[in-house]
Amino acid sequence: MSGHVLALSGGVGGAKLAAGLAAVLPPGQLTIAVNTGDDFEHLGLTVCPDIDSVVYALAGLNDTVRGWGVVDESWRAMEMLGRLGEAQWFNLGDRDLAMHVARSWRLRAGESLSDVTARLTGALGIAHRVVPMSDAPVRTQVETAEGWLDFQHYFVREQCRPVARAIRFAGTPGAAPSPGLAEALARPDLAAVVLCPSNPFLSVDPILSVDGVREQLAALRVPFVAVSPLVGGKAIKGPLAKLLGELGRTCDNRAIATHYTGQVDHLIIDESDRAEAEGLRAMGLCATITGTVMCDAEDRERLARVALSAARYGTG
Ligand code: FO1
Repeated sequence: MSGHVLALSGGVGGAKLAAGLAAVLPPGQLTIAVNTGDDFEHLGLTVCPDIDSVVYALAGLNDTVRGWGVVDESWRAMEMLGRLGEAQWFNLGDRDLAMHVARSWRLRAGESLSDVTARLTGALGIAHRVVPMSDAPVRTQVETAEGWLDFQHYFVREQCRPVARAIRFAGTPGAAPSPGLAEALARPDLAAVVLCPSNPFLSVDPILSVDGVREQLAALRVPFVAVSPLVGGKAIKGPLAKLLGELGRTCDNRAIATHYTGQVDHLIIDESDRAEAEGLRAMGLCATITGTVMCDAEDRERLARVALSAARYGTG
């Protein structure tokens, strides 16, 4: 089978599977639509952490140890910014800074985020389509005892310490899908949707909140496969387990499946969560059990093939 695959991705974990999909699918058969709810303006620059995680992963430039930013990074600009008395809580590496400068001046000159992303991916030799979920600014915010915090203030500055009461996506409704996402959703040859292992509340919900996207996805008659971000009942990285508790959910795949009711029809879970498969099947979902931890390119490609085969998509 062939046809087009739409992948929805957040940052770190999502970017790894996105890179795996790009390794097994030709450029014309894959669109990767990326969360931009984490984006923010910092020191006059527009920072798009999830787009950059996907771009760096596809370009082979990602720092796999830190999980974000560019490999072989240096921090001279940050040191100088510190001497100049500027904010130090959000670390911009020298190479990463170039990305933000290139993006920011072009956005300010009137290019859309889609155009800028296409330009930057092309410049880095990425042939696959990486598109923002929307060209309109959408900003994830977390409600805490101190009020609503912008996402990076909650995530990086406060290290996810405040208890989360609610999450909202400022700018929605009112944010249209980017041209690339709209085109992928409308393709007559769309054969599968793959939800990368990203945080459902912080990384995937913003994409689903873009005008019409949740409804269009629910109306599609193609397999919709999600890779669970949980491994052994825990998130590999990030605040998902803490958030699930604070939002009154259990920290298991049942909570993930419940969250995606009406959207996803197949959940891929880690071997360590094997015992949960029967419960998921009782909820009417297909469940595939496999190793979902991606340590290297081989793991990423293998998991991409498992996801595509769960979507009944042959890769030969
Ligand atoms: N995460 C951190 O924990 N500390 C940082 O200083 C930091 C800087 C940073 C710079 C650029 C970038 O693209 C991402 C960066 N991240 C940092 C990661 C990022 O904020 C989050 O991991 C994502 O938003 C969550 O997907």
